[in-house]
Amino acid sequence: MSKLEALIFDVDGTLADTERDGHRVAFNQAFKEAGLDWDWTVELYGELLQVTGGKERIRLYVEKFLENFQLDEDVTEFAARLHKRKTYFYLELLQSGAIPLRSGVERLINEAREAGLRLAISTTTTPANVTYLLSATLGKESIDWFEVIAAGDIVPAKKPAPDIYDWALEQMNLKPEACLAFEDSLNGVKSSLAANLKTLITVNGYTKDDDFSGAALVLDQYGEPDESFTVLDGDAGSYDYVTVDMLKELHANT
Ligand code: XBP
Ligand code: MG
Repeated sequence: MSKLEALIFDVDGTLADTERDGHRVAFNQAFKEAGLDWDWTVELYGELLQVTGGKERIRLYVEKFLENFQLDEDVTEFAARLHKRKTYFYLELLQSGAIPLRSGVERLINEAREAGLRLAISTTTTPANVTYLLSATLGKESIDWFEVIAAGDIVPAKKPAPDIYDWALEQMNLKPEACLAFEDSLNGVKSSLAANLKTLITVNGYTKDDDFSGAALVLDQYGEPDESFTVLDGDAGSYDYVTVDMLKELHANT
């Protein structure tokens, strides 16, 4: 049985609840700036989250949700150009401090560092979105706390494919058995499980009804000493908020 050596975090929905009030808002700002009358409502965006990757999500919308939308250029180029502006608006949102970390995330990351656990990120989002979120919430130096920030187009296939986790493991020269993954969605857990990583889930508004079969534990949040989590599936033993000791037991016993 391998010892727990590293924690690999997803970003959107896991470190912070970024989708509804962050990415979705930035997409709509980019559509408005481009003169498009598109409005990704909270509900529609929930449907569009079936695909990971902002560029891929724009393409899904054009090809599957719009009736005869006339495009006089290649849809991939169109999506990439629109997505560039969306990222600009999203980075502005992050810099404004509009997106806080989820409950327990800062405490758990600090505890993991004190315990000498290695940290990494595996996400579908654009790399700048990660460094700006970390800088805005934990300070610029926090970027270096993560040995690897595996993000976006760095791999050919995005989640639910395992590529982004496999790439991070390779960069860290670690076997999946020595790690735990932290996710929030069906696409995310499919990706981490396909990379043979034991996975801890924290759900959010968009993912609470997803099928997390195969996850080691499903919670509503990591919690704090004065704010207990709710176990939605799995066994958290005697713990009521996520600590490094709990993670070590979860890693050993699942
Ligand atoms: C979530 C995603 C990303 C974001 C939008 O990634 O699928 O596409 O929704 O970010 P994860 P971009 O849960 O793996 O962090 O527009 O930069 O793709
Ligand atoms: Mg996610």
